[in-house]
Amino acid sequence: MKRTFFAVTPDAQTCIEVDKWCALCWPQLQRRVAVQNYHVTLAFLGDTSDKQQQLFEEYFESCNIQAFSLILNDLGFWPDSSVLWLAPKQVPAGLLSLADSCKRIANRAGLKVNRRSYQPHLTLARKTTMPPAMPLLEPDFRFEVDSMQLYESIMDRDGVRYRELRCWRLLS
Ligand code: 2AM
Repeated sequence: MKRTFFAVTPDAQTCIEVDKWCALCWPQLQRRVAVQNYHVTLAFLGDTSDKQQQLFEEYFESCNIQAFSLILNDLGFWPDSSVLWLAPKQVPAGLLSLADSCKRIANRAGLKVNRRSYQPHLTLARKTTMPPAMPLLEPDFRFEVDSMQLYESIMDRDGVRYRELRCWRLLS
């Protein structure tokens, strides 16, 4: 069994820009997410078998989802989980339909996806002790979503890391 999730990932240049912006705005911010771990979850799947992973292959064949642009221009903090995040002010229809397809595919493979309403976000820091001050520069990061990934979440002594298991191209 692997602990997996579907996600979209900003391109490397955007990840670096977000990371630099974050360091510039809050040099003291604790427990920042590593730049190589930046992603926007589409559906968290939890324990997934190899058989279920094989089923995703078949199911994705029938998903014809068009590439779209995503703009991360909203910043927020969830006090319950102490998560600092970036999100789109306007969630593009493409992202919602992708998340919906992931949920359907997971369900067809017998996996239960969290029923809570979908709140797309990119986590910048976890378990921070307090919300940081307003940033000097408003976030405004735009990138093209032309693929989606299946990741394995691995905990080791250095913390969490995400291993790409599969990448599917969206229609251009
Ligand atoms: P987070 O960034 O808000 O913590 C991998 O763990 C990804 O799946 C993270 O982006 C995490 O969201 C998200 N996720 C959603 N539901 C989860 C759950 N029940 N357990 C762990 N991660 C979850």
